[in-house]
Amino acid sequence: MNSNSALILVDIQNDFCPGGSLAVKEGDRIVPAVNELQKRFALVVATKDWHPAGHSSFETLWPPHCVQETAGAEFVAALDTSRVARVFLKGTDLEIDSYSGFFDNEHLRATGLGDYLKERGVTDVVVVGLATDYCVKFTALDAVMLGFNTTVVADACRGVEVNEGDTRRAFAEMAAAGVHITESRQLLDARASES
Ligand code: VGL
Ligand code: ZN
Repeated sequence: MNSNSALILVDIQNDFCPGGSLAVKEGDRIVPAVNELQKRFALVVATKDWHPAGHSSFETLWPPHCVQETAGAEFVAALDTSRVARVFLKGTDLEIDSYSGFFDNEHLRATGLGDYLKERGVTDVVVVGLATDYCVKFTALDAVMLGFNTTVVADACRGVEVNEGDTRRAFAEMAAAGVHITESRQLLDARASES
């Protein structure tokens, strides 16, 4: 890892944590590791799932979640947001969902995250957040596609597991695409020995 790396916090929002409308089991448990990791990065950015009321995904796949300007769409209170340089909103189109922090699911529109990172000379990205088997996975896969050296920190993510094994399969799929999978302890130790 080097100074050209950025940490991407994916959808660490109330609705994806216990008590939220699309709760990810133990979703809140990632926050201490995420806060610790943030201290080691000169650049931290975040995404928010940010749906208009009546979003098309609420009629098919998901219960209503992360509706714009609601408490469920806010970052988890325990998350340190003081280091977040910029927040990228996704899922704002009524008809097209967006799992990746970079593009909508049809790759029609970019959120601006890719250009933002490239303009700042970022070559390496580290991805953490919720949920491993949806937004973390698609963010990491798009990061690889955009040419970033991409790492996902396994213990700083949790999966929603619509089907049992989805999280495990997501890690396998990411690894096969060239994503490095690591643990926060390993990354913190590596970055401590560099500085
Ligand atoms: C997500 C399902 C629907 C996520 C967002 O952040 O992983 N999953 N919307
Ligand atoms: Zn969503």
